[in-house]
Amino acid sequence: MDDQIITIERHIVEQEREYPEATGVFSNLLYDIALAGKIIAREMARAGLVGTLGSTGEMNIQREEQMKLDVFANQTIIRMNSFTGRLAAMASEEREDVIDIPRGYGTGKYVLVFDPLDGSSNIDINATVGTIFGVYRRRSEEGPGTIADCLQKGRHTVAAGYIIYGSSTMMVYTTGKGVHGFTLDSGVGEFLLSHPDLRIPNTPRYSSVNHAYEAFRSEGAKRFGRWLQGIDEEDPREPLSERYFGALVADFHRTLLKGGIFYYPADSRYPEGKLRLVYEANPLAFIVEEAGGYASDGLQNILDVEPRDLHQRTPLFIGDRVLVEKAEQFIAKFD
Ligand code: P6P
Repeated sequence: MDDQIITIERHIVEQEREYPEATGVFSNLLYDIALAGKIIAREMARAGLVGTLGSTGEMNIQREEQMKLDVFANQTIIRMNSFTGRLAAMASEEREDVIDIPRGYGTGKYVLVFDPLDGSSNIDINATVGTIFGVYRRRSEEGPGTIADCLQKGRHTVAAGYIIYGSSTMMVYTTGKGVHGFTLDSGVGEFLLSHPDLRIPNTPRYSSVNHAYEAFRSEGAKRFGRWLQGIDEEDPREPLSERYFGALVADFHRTLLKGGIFYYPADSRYPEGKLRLVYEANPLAFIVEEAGGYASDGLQNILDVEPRDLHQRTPLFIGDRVLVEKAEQFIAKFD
């Protein structure tokens, strides 16, 4: 890569030039998300010092313990996008219903769906967490955005990305023209292009699954897990090394950069799967497909699933296409 310094803002503008009909609204929306990421990253960095670690003592709509940084991240993204006139509506993991644009402010032609802080149980141990987002064009003609605007197939995504708060803060996004990674230089407050044109490596490196719940899974999912570990006598293979962060964004980011598969199958605890379709699986599926990978619910491409509910859960197999298709084969054969 030449020694140019390319900020995310400049990269977004250069990407916009490839869309003649672009009006800049879409680019500005991506800036807004990047800025929200910088603000959340700053809060993450000082959380331990200003007491924003820990729980609010409340349960969120998912019946999960709500961490203070969950609330901060959610509020930050909502505030950054409520008054710009670029969105018709938003949907968040932390809010039961569609988030309307405040009265008196214009509505735009896009909708934003997001998980403000995924993996937040990792916060108190200073482990990696992240924000996941997806952008769609509204389907409704005008006025306040609707639930239908937010319940679109992942195939109709116009932009998807995530911000990962780890040893460094990175923003990875795609508008369908490659997947690009930017690392935050907190000294200047800029996301700088560090991983242009990301492609998932052809050679899988890691498998990522929580084996604690294997007994609760289907026969197909169990056999797939044993195949990955090289203990399927009918179809022996070299075992794939394992990594599991317990935060979807972190496990996905490693899968994207190093190759392999992350999967969270349905099981008897979560018959529809644990992870969320609209604001977790769909954005990451759009990214991985753009990077040469594939994402499935075990039966079909995640991007072709018709969402019926904002907080709908789904099984998720995501990463190397060969491995994900192998999971589909095991499930088709044994379930
Ligand atoms: P388990 C975090 O709570 C999360 O929603 C995802 O980020 C992560 O992949 C998954 O749950 C971890 O679930 O059952 O392994 O703790």
